[in-house]
Amino acid sequence: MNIIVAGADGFCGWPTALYLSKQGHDVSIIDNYVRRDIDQELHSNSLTPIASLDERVAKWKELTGKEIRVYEGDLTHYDFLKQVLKTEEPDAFVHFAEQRSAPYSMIDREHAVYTQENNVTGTLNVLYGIREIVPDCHLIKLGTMGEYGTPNIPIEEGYIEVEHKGRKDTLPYPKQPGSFYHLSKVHDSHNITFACKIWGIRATDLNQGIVYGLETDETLMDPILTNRLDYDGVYGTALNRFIIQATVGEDITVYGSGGQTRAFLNIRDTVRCIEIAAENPADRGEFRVFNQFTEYFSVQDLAEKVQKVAKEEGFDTNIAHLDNPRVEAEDHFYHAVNTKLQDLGLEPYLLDEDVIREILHAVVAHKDRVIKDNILPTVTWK
Ligand code: NAD
Ligand code: USQ
Repeated sequence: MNIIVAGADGFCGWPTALYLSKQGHDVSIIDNYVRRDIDQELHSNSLTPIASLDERVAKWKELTGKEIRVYEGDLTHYDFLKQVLKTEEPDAFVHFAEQRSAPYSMIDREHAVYTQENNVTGTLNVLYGIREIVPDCHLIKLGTMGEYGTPNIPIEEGYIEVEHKGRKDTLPYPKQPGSFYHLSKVHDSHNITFACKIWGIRATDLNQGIVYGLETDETLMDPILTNRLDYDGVYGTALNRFIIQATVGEDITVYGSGGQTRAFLNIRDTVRCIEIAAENPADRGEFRVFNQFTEYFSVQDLAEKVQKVAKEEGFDTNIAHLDNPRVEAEDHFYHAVNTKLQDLGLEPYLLDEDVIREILHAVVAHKDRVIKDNILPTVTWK
């Protein structure tokens, strides 16, 4: 298949582009490098040193003979996007290219507006581009489990059967997102649902949980192919951040009581889920939703797992309970369904101590790059 991976200079997109290319798909990348610019803005960095995208794809070609074409540009620029779609005529468009940090979206008005303009306009452009230029192309859009929030009933995969005043219907599952970033994903989901209905676009919304790990078989082939890894208070995410904190002698930062439960998956499963979605396209007019995670844990549970492994590896680490900078439930029911990807063949890499140890070893090699001032959270929701 000809597959465009938008946002493939980033954490999830880069290993996905390599994996799809290795599987024999004809892959091209769109990215505007804004994530690298945001590192400058925040005076932050990837824990791992990352090569430029041109160096990355050149190394991939040298090692495998496979070409990945790169289009530098912004999804919010429609003329640029149209040109890429005309050149590539993709069978699938994998859309990772959004501002993905909840804390970044909560810094101030400007960052909230940027996040929603970037994400909502970019996705709208992709929908119009597919309609205008490649109407049969399958949109594979990264959504997020946080769109659902933490309702007091089980979370279904996109839709729920409701009985009300003697009548029944299957309706989109209610959304209760917890940041202006998570809200941007909800807005996207609504726009995609509508576009599928009116134009017959085929789309899969992948409500992904928090991704942990950094390397895949492909990124391990050469240091130039190494993935980015975020650890700071704005872009670092729960498990990865805890492992890095433990290796540099900082406390593991649990926000509040740590009773918050979230859905997780290994980056090795992310790449496989995208392949499964691409190889099993949604029907014309179908807005299909998969919950893309493999397990869920409370934040406190994860902190304790990391603390145990870190101790065995010689890093004696404390767990600190910080005042929660976010507004979120810390003591709540959580049960979410995730059967659709597994029914299509996903065999999950589950989290165990060896997986934590493997990430820890990968992280230790670069621990001198950590900018310690960036570890504590600085953005508050209130
Ligand atoms: P990332 O920030 O590392 O990568 C996103 C990439 O998209 C960056 O390279 C950035 O430069 C690019 N980009 C952003 N806006 C763009 C635009 N307008 N035009 C072109 N390129 C643009 O993020 P990630 O962690 O790889 O996440 C990728 C996607 O997966 C996001 O949509 C995110 O919401 C979703 N997701 C991520 C996680 C996670 O744990 N990382 C979990 C669930 C969902
Ligand atoms: N948390 C801590 N300590 C920390 C960091 C986070 O206790 O040092 C807590 C947060 O309060 C929150 C939970 O851990 O309850 C998850 O926070 P996170 O920063 O790991 O993840 P989140 O903000 O939800 O966002 C990340 C990605 C985002 C993706 C989302 C998937 O950045 O792109 O959409 O995970 S989900 O959470 O399923 O919506």
